[in-house]
Amino acid sequence: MMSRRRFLACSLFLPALAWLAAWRPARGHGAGPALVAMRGTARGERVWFEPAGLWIPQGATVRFVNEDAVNVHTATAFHPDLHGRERRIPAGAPPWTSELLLPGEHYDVVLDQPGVYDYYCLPHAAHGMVGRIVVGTPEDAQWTHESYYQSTRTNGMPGTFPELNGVLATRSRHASG
Ligand SMILES: [Cu+2]
Repeated sequence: MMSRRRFLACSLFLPALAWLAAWRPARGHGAGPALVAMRGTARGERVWFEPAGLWIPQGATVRFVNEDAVNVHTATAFHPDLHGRERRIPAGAPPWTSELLLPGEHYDVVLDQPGVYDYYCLPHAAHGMVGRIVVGTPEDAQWTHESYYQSTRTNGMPGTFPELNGVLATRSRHASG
């Protein structure tokens, strides 16, 4: 006979499974946006973007989702128009930033120009919460090689970006679906 405790656990577990089943297809098959989670430890000692390095095809949408229950976060492009940072997105690409996202909230951005987009979290700049999105490949006609592509360190901020080649290497996962 099922114990009361086990029954309770199941009744919580099943809705979670149903939610996952509904959510998953949008993640892996190119039907929905590429996801970057904003995460943190329960007491907020550590915060990060996951994955820190993401490859997407030109014109794809990236969705930043705050999956951290105890912190607000932003996704903010490195650009002089946004808090005077160095430019670390392709020349001519418009700067972008989310609002402060509460737990569970999300922000979508469409990235049309091939190249490397480095971004950070405004409230956690001092904690090294940074990430990198690579759009397209160096074979694209509009791709330009900019000096910051080879650098994994920011000017005046802790945190390290993933290597460009490492992010490019993940794109086969998308091709295979
Ligand atoms: Cu943050």
